[in-house]
Amino acid sequence: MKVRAAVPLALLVAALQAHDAGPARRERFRDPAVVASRDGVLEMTLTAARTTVDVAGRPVVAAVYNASYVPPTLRVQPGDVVRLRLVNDLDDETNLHTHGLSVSPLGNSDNAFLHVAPGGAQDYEIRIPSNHAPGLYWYHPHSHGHSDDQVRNGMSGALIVEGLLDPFPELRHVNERLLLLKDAQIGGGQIVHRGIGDDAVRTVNGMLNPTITIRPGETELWRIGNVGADLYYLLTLDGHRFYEVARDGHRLARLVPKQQLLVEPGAREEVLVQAAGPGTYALRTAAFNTGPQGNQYPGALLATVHVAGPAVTPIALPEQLLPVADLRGAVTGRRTIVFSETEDGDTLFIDGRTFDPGRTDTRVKLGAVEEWTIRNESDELHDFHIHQTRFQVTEVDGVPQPFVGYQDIVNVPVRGAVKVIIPFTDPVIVGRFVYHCHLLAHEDKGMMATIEVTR
Ligand SMILES: [Cu+2]
Repeated sequence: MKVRAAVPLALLVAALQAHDAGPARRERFRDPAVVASRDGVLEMTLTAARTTVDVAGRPVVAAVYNASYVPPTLRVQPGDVVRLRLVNDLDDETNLHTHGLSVSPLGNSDNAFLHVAPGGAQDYEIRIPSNHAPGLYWYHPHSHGHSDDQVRNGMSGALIVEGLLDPFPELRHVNERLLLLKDAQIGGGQIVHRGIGDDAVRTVNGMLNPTITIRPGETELWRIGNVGADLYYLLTLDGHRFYEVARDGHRLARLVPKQQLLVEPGAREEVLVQAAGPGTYALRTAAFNTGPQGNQYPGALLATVHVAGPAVTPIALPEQLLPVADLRGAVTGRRTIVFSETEDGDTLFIDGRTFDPGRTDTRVKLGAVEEWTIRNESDELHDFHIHQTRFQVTEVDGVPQPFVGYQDIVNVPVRGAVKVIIPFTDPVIVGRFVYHCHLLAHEDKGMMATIEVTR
């Protein structure tokens, strides 16, 4: 950058500081730290506390787990037991949710109704079924009224159930990367809360525009998770297509080529990327508008992909993966749920009611396979998420959707509707849990409801 002599340097420095501008140095892409299970058990302590961490290459005071803006990735095998001790050194209550896992919602398992008071601790024990779907999941607090604040601060990390590519000999050994997308609003050296998307610094594994180096023709598995609180990501990689393998931890029936990936708050995309010829390519997220009652925010350069070195003969990508059961013939019942909000956007509802943990809104018998119509009667986007299970999207605004697999997050268009089929068939999910909008600001303002699955 050329500095004109007429602009005093001190003024420039002040202006840069006012914007908490990013560092000039370029970081090399790094995966987050990993804690893997051993002999069927993963044991660790997650301590939530406010401390100084590195965000986008500069010190920022934030409420985080284990003194890291991007806490360890938990890697487990189907059939493992995860024992997590959550220590709450924050001034607010918190708890822990393992997003996307089909595990028990009872007791000290994945129970979003637990409260861990400031100064308190909670031992969680989460048993991952031996037939659990392999893929990318994540953990974050789910304490109503605090979820948005705590995830905005950085309290979210990845959980990977191993085995996604195991059935495919040609893909088993591809290099893999984890790209956790988080957005930080920084002011005065700490995380601050502005309107959704306003002046957000968008990071990959806490880094600002890191460099990914890959050889020409080389194939990699990118596990991309939107583990921020409220922002949508619409991803493109210049000169490349994404080959979608799994969505929200659920492997698709076939590889789906995509020019862009919509990664809603809470969603995950696992994709193969096959490097083009030597050159430099940008991984970007596009500007986004969530509707007249919602938010608008600019796009950003997320990472720079540097294709260099000796070329590799590209492996042939399979078209088919493994069959996935289409639930359209299995529906046992139907219901409609409605997302709405007040004109000022300060109170948000499911079926006209705000969240009440003591009220059971929906009752389902184990074995049911339900078609839910989710209607959005507001002027901004919401994204529907249900705990403990997953669903098949069959219709968006009346348009039938091709069947490729399952997901646990779906975008619900403004004044529109989606139809999903949700299996309540796995006995492990018996109990009470929640469904909600995964823009966590909306969830905290009421857009959450309870469901009980009984035998
Ligand atoms: Cu919402």
